[in-house]
Amino acid sequence: EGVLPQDYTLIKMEVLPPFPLKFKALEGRKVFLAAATLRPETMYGQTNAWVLPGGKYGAFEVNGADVFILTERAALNLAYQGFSKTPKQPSCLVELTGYDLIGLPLKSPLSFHKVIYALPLLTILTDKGTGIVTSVPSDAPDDYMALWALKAKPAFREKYGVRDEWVVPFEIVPVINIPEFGDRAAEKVCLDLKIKSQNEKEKLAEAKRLTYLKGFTDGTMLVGEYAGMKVQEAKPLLRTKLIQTGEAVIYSE
Ligand code: A2H
Repeated sequence: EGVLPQDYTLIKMEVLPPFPLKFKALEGRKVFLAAATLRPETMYGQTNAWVLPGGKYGAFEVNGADVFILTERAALNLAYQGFSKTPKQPSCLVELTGYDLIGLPLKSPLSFHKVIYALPLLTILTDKGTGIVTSVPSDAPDDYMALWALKAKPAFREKYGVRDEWVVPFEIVPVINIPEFGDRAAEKVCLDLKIKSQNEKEKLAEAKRLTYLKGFTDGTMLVGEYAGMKVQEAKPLLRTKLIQTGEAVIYSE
C-alpha cells in the first residue's frame, strides 16, 4: 500500500441474466462486477474481466437496488465511502469464489465488444482495488499477456472450464495512439521487451511504466466522443461522464 490514497474508478460491469443457481438470492437485482481501474479512458477496448479463481468474493448490497461483486475488504472500504445499505456496514447477500464468476456474461460501459466474459487470472492481488480487473489488452501489458496466454493455451482454458467462445473471438480494439508505440501500445511494448509470459514480473513492470507514462503524456484518443483529443484531457472528462451516468463510482484506498 502506498502512502498516498489511490483514486480508482470502479467500472460497473453488469452481469447479464439468466443468473446461475448460486445467484438465486440476487434474482431481480442489478448485479455488477465492480472493477477498479486507473484508466477509465481506455474502457472502449475491454475484452473481458479478470477474477482470481480461488479468491473470495461476495455480492454486496450497495445503494438502491444495486449489488456489487467484489472482495470483502473493498466492500468495507466502500461502506465507509457511502456505498452500503447501512452506513459503514457492508451487507453480503451471497458468498462467492472466483470459480463462481468465471464465464459470467457482462455488459460493460463504453466497450465495443457488447458482451464480454469473466476469465481467470492468477496474478490478481486480493489486497488491491476490488479483486476484479477489467481487461484492456490494447493498453495494459498485464491484460495483453494474460489474454494471449488464454488464447494460445487450450489446456489452460480447459483447466478453468473456460469455453473457447469466451476468449477466441475477442480481438484487441485500438483505443489510443502513442506516437512511439502505435495503436496497440501494450502489444508493441511486450514484443519490444520480448516478454514471454505473465510471470516475467520485472519486464512487465517496465512495460507498464512505459505504456502508462507515454499513454498519459503523449497519447491521443482514437475512438469515442473525444476521438482526436489528448488522453490527458479526455481522461477526466470520461471519468466524470461515467460517474454522472451511473456507470461507475469513485473508490479510494
Ligand atoms: B488498470 P496500481 Cl488500460 N490485482 O485498468 C492486479 N491488478 C489490479 C488489481 C488487482 N487487485 N486491481 C486493479 N488492477 C490493475 C486498465 C489499465 C490499467 C490499463 C493500463 C494500465 C493499468 C485495464 N486493466 O494499470 O497498482 C488495473 O488495471 C497499470 C498501472 O494501483 C488498474 O488500472 O497502480 C491498475 O492495476 C491499478 O494498479
